[in-house]
Amino acid sequence: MAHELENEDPIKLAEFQAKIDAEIKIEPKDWMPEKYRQNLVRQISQHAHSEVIGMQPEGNWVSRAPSLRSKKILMAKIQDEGGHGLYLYCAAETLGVTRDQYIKWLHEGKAKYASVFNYPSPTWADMGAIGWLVDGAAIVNQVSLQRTSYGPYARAMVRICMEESFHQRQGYEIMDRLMQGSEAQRKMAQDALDRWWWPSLMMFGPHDADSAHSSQSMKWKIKRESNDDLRQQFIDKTIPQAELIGLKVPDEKAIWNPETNHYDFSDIDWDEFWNVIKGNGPCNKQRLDHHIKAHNDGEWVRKAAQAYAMKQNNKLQTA
Ligand code: FAQ
Repeated sequence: MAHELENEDPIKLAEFQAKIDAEIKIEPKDWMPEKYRQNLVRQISQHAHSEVIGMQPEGNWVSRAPSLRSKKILMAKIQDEGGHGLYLYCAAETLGVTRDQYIKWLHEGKAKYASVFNYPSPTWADMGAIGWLVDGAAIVNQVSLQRTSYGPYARAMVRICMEESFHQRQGYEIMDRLMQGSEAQRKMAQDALDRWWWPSLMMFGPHDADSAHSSQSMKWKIKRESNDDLRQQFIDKTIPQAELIGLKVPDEKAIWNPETNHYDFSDIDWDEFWNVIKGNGPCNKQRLDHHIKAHNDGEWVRKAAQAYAMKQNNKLQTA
């Protein structure tokens, strides 16, 4: 990375770093190193795509939610995730790339989204596990990103975090209710935890030593805490929540360690993680195909909205 910064003006670079060190937010019109801009384009777009693709595993259960109450809550939650995608695409657009381009990169497989959304959601308990674990992991990461150095990204995070905490409780409530139900319902909840636990830990990314972007991203305060530190925070928070309602995380080594003041945990299956990221997870193809189809089906809506906006604009100009 250092040699990639050689083309930048050293004085501007030093002033930029001083601003970051003084916790002054970088705004869209401020000078920024090209590598800073590119790194943000990559991370924010990946984040935005995750929110939108993340609607799919939950969308699977809207028509089969077990009560009107749970259906209404699930629909509101999924709609929130779409809204998060919108705030994040807007933040990403301030870096000089259009939303069409971001979507094109996604459809061409050039842009990533969170690996966790490439797993199936076959039971109602998966709605509990996604809210509790996936949103729970997202919150730990995003609370830290509220202090990210790029202004539009940090501000989007503040609102997103408020909504995600409601989502986490929605998921935990589903798990809690299932655990108070029949033997079959308790088994369904435990099975969902067993399937979503490891993919949720993978959401935080590779170990710090294997994280290509962390060192520069931390220096520029794009990331405020490391992948491993955030993962450990999530584990320490979540295991007591599981135990409180009678669930057990699928890891024999997940025991409180008084010496480290953290829970221990087993090695993560990184082969599985990289395999899913490369496009070979159980649902990668399904998720992307669905997004492409929905995008193409919606073309007439975008055209109609643009035509309406132009008409309104013309009216204003002739008035
Ligand atoms: N999945 O060098 P690092 C949500 C890639 S929102 C896929 O450590 P970095 C809401 C990484 O891109 C969840 N790819 O990368 C919701 C890089 O590849 P690249 C999304 C991953 O960026 C809930 C390579 O590996 N949240 O859940 C993953 O410094 C329920 C090397 O990794 C965010 O995106 C992964 N898990 O750190 C919605 C948060 N991990 O780009 C619906 C913002 C790593 O060079 C339902 N993002 N990679 O080709 C971040 O904080 C960071 O991007 C990390 C990764 C921490 C994810």
